[in-house]
Amino acid sequence: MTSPVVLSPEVAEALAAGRPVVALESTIISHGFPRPRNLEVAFRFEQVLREAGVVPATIAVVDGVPRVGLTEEQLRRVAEDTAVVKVSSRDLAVAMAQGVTGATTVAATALLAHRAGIKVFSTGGLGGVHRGASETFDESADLTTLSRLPVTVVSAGAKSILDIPATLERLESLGVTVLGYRTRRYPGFYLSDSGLEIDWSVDSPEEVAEVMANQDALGVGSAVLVANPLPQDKQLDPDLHDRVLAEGLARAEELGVSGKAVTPFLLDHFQRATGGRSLEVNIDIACNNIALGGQIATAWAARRRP
Ligand code: PSU
Ligand code: MN
Repeated sequence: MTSPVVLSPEVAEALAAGRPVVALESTIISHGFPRPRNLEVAFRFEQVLREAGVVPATIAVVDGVPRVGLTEEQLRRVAEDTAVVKVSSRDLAVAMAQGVTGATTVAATALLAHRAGIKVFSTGGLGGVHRGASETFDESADLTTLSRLPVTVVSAGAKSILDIPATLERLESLGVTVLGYRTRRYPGFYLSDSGLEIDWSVDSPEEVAEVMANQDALGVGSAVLVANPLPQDKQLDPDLHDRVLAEGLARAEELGVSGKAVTPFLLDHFQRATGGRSLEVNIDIACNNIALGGQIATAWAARRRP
């Protein structure tokens, strides 16, 4: 059976030649950043990689076709079309059957990247266990999907709108490897430090590539998460963060926001309540992770060259 996943010529050639490629998600573009800024941001993400000699592979479902590597026009669709839906791994097959145009979450992007043969994927913040999940059961499919895909995901921790201790516990149960990049403190997305310790710190892209190779050699089968904190002078002010977060959570509860609307709602609340400050921080976070993803993909490609 041939794969239904369509690679752009640029991505296909780079993979065939063993050149570095980094996957990028599209939900962050359609549902994470406000229009029209999101399109500029989407181009900038790709630019960060190109400048480092790495091929970007932005992933989305366009008119029912799962695509790895988008044309400028396709990227524009994802950013500008308000009808674009948020597609997680469980939604992919339906989106294909119904010809839907959808932006892929971390879970769906990781799955399509893996099918395409891409090892490294960068995003802003991972989904995770939501606060109050012991009652709502709201845990992102990002976690369970990453437990069964041997890809490497660079993020600045899980979004601080989540229950971080519970998210780390779940990552442990699910067998997902967590590496701090030059730190043993788990980053807190908008904040450089979530206050929680992790077991492992790595110092270089080459070391991450070695861990990836060992995971594959052992057949571990689950993801490697590289937790890359934003430098402290670039983080959101912690007092502002805590205040806005408390407000946002209360508002979400008042309005009865649930399911896949929760994360976009809270990100949007942050953007408005911080006067756009959180948006700039979110862009810095993503660019920082994309740059590191590029270095890891480069180290990975170098290992595989004879
Ligand atoms: N990180 C961001 N902005 C985002 C997301 C992550 O900086 O918009 C998206 C990712 O696509 C992630 C999703 O997979 O939020 C998680 O949504 P949920 O909590 O509904 O699983
Ligand atoms: Mn959810």
